[in-house]
Amino acid sequence: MPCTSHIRTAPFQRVWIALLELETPFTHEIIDLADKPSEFLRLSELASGGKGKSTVPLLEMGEDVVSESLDIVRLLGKAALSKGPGSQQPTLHPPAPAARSTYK
Ligand SMILES: N[C@@H](CCC(=O)N[C@@H](CS)C(=O)NCC(=O)O)C(=O)O
Repeated sequence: MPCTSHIRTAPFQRVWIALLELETPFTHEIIDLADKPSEFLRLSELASGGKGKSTVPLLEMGEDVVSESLDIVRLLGKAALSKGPGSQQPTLHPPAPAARSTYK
């Protein structure tokens, strides 16, 4: 089914959609981008490898702290795949390895 939109999707919405599609339990914290909390700045520093970048979305998942919405979606997709074939876990990627190799 074609889905067309003229409204640009915000980066956090990309992550939000992936979390919902994967049925991943999560908590959501809204921050003030004009007055970023120190804990957010600390995590952003970790996520950006010290590059001083502090944008949302930012995901904490276990030991991983990731910013950049596409990187977050990739991580969520891989985490879902790692639950293994045959699990009832929804995935973002085709289940067959050959199809996955060309999937973006
Ligand atoms: N390429 C990034 C863009 C993230 C981004 O620009 N987020 C904006 C909000 S939509 C932000 O955090 N702006 C605050 C800032 O740059 O200080 C991604 O896809 O995650």
